[in-house]
Amino acid sequence: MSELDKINSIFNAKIDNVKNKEELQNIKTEFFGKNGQISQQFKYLGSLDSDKRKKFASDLNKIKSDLSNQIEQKFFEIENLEINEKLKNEKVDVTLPVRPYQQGKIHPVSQVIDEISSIFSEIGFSVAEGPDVETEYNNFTALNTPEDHPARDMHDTFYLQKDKKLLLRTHTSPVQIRAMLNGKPPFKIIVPGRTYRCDSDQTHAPMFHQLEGLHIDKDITMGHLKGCLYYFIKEFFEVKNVKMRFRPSHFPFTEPSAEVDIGYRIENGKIVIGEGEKWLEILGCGMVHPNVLKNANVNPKKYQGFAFGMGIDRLAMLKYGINDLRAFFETDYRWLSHFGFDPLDVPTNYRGLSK
Ligand code: 2NL
Repeated sequence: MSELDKINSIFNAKIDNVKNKEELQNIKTEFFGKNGQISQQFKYLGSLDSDKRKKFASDLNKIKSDLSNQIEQKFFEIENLEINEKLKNEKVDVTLPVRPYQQGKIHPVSQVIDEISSIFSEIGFSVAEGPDVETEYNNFTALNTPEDHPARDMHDTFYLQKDKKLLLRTHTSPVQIRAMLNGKPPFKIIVPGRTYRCDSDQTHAPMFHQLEGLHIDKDITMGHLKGCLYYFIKEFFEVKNVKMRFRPSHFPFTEPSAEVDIGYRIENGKIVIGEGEKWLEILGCGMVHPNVLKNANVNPKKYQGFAFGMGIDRLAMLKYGINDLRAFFETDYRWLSHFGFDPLDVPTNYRGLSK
């Protein structure tokens, strides 16, 4: 057997047993490395006489290319095996049930605030916010509330320090007072937020949510107020037409003042908003009293406008068929997972993306 045949048979015996890239690299070094068996044959080639050299060179080159082809072939084989092995181990079983997970929900009150903000932002209102702890001036005095008004009573309002005249705001109006004192007309804002009153029964919680609106400019009339509220009610309850009436009322901070009722009826035990023989009071409003404008540094001879206020909790209950107010604030996860909203769902009235 010639030297080249020997090399060939050793190589064949070894390459068949190769199991991984590392072993393959060792064989490559053994045969093609600087002092490898093939390399040594090339050195030996140089020492041959020219008559023998030609034949040997041809045989050597043939075996060299044959062996390196085999190494390359083996390399792809091993790589294929490794990939298949990996795929087998990493296979995802899509039929497996998902692991239990908890998804947070948007509270109905937050949902309704988002919806209302979106509706009013369409007609040019921006959203303002302010602190829950207020001064007696911003909460009552600036709003033209008489010193002897029952709302100022300790039994109705949570005072923090009577002497320092600090209290928990009883409505969100003080935020509008702040806005007027800190800015220049025109004003066109809505103010959602927490409000507080010493009151607790089936339909009243000591903390509840209000949303008020204020539009002050030159030549603002009660016609604007009516148009604005009619648009809001239609959008909020998602109805094409709505029966609406203004009923005379009284608030210290508006003159004239009105309460707004909408028509409704009960059908198969469910409320239908917008039509019917019955009336439902949903908000209070009026033209801002000149005294309030004066107290807030706005000249009532040049500027006037309207304001309105509504209870968010009751509106949320109405729209989403929730009948117990107290459940709103009990932070019961089961209740929230039933009545809450998917955070990834765009609110019904949110037009920011689609328009
Ligand atoms: C209701 C009635 C109302 C206002 C709130 C207001 C605010 C300023 C000036 C004048 Cl700064 N008015 N707010 C006006 C009328 C009614 O709320 O039933 N709320 C639940």
